[in-house]
Order: sequence, then structure tokens, then C-alpha cells
Amino acid sequence: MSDAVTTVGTLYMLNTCPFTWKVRALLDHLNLPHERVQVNPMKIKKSVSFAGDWGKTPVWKMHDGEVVVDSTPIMKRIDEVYNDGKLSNSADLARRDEWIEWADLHMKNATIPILYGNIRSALNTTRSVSRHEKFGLLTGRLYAWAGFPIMWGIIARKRTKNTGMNPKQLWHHLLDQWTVEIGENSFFGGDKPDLVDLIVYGYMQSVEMHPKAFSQVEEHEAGMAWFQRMKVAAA
Ligand SMILES: N[C@@H](CCC(=O)N[C@@H](CS)C(=O)NCC(=O)O)C(=O)O
Repeated sequence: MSDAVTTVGTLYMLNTCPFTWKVRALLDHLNLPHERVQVNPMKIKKSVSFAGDWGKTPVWKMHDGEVVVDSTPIMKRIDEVYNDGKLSNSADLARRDEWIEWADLHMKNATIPILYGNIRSALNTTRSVSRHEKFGLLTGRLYAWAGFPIMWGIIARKRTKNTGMNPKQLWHHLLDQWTVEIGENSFFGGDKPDLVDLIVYGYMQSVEMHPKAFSQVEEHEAGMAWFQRMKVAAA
């Protein structure tokens, strides 16, 4: 980013973190010039220690020094300060909050299983993550090859345990719910995307960067039609 452009703040992030993708979706949609600091996944706590004991990504530091943590509150704050809260505004606040909660619970819980839900996709994903993140050379390799049985065996299985669905079925089920809610409209927000659209879009983009995993999501026609509309609207 050029020095001549005044930035609105700095995003401390991981390239593959779904919560980081949510905030990126908003910043890109509003076309706000900002800095991005890619932290080492093994040193998150230290890298964001200025945000107290939060210890996670993303963290947002506003140009005036204000620090905001947690992806949805970060999105709301950026929208409030730089966009008069227009994306968060809704004629039906209860509906908005219900679907933010839906996305931050169900989309979040579906993300790990689609990436790591079987041993092959787990290996693909840890290798892909090690390429996309700024690990040290050795830890990156170690993560790629030693991380996948852990992600697959422990983490992904735990997340799908209660749904009775495999990771692909779970995504298709969620995209059914999402596209039914959107109905005849182009977006959740009506004819334009709103904050909820951008939250769901962010979760989906975090899967899209791992093409093998995303190919399972891509089979959902209505979901992908919305996703493509988001790409156009966000460009
Ligand atoms: N609710 C938080 C979750 C953030 C989060 O869990 N980030 C992960 C990376 S994707 C992290 O930093 N984990 C480190 C940890 O929990 O110690 C948000 O939406 O921002």
C-alpha cells in the first residue's frame, strides 16, 4: 500500500483465519485503505499482546490507536466509524441479530470440518495453510505434516459429532437455510449486501482459498449463485 494513502487502521491477521476473512470482506467492500500485518500462527499471543489477553486474530487497530477485538464487533465498529453504520442498519434488527448469531455459530462450526473432515482433505489443508501463513521454515513443514492427523482426528471430528451430517452435507444444509432466507432477493440485505452477507461471505472465502475443500461447497447451485453475486458486488 502506498505511503501517500492515509490508512484507516491496521488489521493483525492470519491469512487462513475465517474470522480474519470476515473483516477483510468488509474492508474490501468499503474499499478502505488499511495496513495488514500477517502474524506468525505460532506467536499470535505475543504479536497481539497490545490488545491485552485476547490472544487471537483478528485484532483491529484504528488509526487513532483504538483497539477492537473479535471479528463481528470489529466489523460493526469499522462500519460505524467509516460508513455511518449503513451496513449494520436494518429495518428488522431481530432478524439481523438472529442471522449474525446463526453465521457465527453454524458457519463457524462447519468451516473446520470441510477443511479437515477426512484424512486426505486434512493433509491438503495443512499443506495449503503452511504455504499461506508466515510460519518459521521448520514449523511450517512440521505443521503441514504433523498437524493434519491432529486437525482431522481430534478437532474436525469433535465439531461434526452432534450434527449427524458429514462436512459436505452440513455445508449444503446451511446453504439451503441461507438461500431460503434470502428468497427472491439478491442478498440477505435485499438488493444490496449488508453486514450479514459479508459475514457469511467471509466464512466462505476462507474455505474458497483451499480449492479441494471448496469444490464440495461449489456443488450447491443457489449458494454459489449468491456467492458470485457477492463477488460482483464486492468488486
Ligand atoms: N470469536 C473470535 C475468534 C477468533 C479466533 O479464534 N481466532 C483464531 C485464529 S482463526 C485464533 O487466533 N486462535 C488462537 C487461540 O485461540 O489461541 C472472532 O470472531 O474473531
